[in-house]
Formats: sequence, C-alpha cells, structure tokens
Amino acid sequence: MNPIDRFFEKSSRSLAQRTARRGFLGVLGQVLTGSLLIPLLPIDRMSRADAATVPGDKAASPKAGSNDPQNCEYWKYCAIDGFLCSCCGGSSHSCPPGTSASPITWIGTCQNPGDGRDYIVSYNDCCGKTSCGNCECNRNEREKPLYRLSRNNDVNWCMANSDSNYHCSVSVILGVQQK
Ligand code: ABN
Repeated sequence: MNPIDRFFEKSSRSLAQRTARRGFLGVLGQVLTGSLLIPLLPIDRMSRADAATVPGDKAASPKAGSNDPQNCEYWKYCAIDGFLCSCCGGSSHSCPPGTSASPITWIGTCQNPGDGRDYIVSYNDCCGKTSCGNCECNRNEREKPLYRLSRNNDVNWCMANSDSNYHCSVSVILGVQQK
C-alpha cells in the first residue's frame, strides 16, 4: 500500500472511532442496560404496609394494652381512678400484702374485647398503707358527678376502714351480661 493510501486509511479509521454515531450508540447501550437493571433495585415498600391497615380493621383488633393488668388500658379498668394494685405488689383483683380492701366501693360496667360481653366491675380501694404512687390510672367511663356517690370514683373509699390511708385500687368482677 502506498503512503497516501495508508494515510487516508489511518485517518478515516481514526475519524470513524470518534464519530457521533458511535458515541450515540454507546450512550444508547448504556441507557438500555441501565433501564433493564432498574427493576432489580431494592424498593422501600413501607408505605404499602401502612396502607394495608384499613381503618375498619382497628375495631376488630383489641386496643393495645387491653390485656395487660399493669396497663391503664386493661379492659377491666374502664372506670378506675387510682394507682393500679398490679403495680404495687398485688394483682388486678387482689390487694397487696399489708393492706385490706375497702368494704364500700364504686361500680362500673366494662366491655371485655375478648368476648364482647359487658361485665359489672367493683373498684375497691386497698387501705392501710400510704399511696403506692405506681401506675396512676384515671379512666372515667360512665362515671357520674359526685352527687351520685356510688357511681363516682374520685373518692377515698378507705374512709370506712380503721386505717383510712389509701394505697391502690383493684377491680373485681361481680357479674357478666347474660347472652
Ligand atoms: N378511689 C381512689 C381514690 C382514692 C383517694 C382519692 C381519690 C380517689
């Protein structure tokens, strides 16, 4: 091949390597490869998990804490006002050692989310020691003003005990709604 031919061949090859058509095809190849990889990227689906909880479902599942006797939301405490004896060395229905239950009480009606039935609940104060101070809980469902003493929970029911110091409150089931 003569030098002139060699020169033209070399320069046309070099030109072909740098032409816009090659650049365009290269970029197009990268875009296509990239778009094929997009579905493989991780996706945050947390928003879908939230959307899956429809408002109606909340009524079907019991309220958080409604089954825990040390939680103020425990279903039996619907009309309680005081310190939970379950946080004071006793249980939801028994006084802590060294205290005694008030013979007079206030009464509430609470619905058990477990079986959907209404229960008559007696709220007794446990007396004979100073205030426990743990797990204060003040729920007043269907509470009546103080002129109806038996329906009001804002009273120290230890007043009838020999030692009228108030310590904590328990909830004792007295009866259940018949089906
Ligand atoms: N029945 C609970 C209570 C005790 C003392 C004062 C108010 C309420």
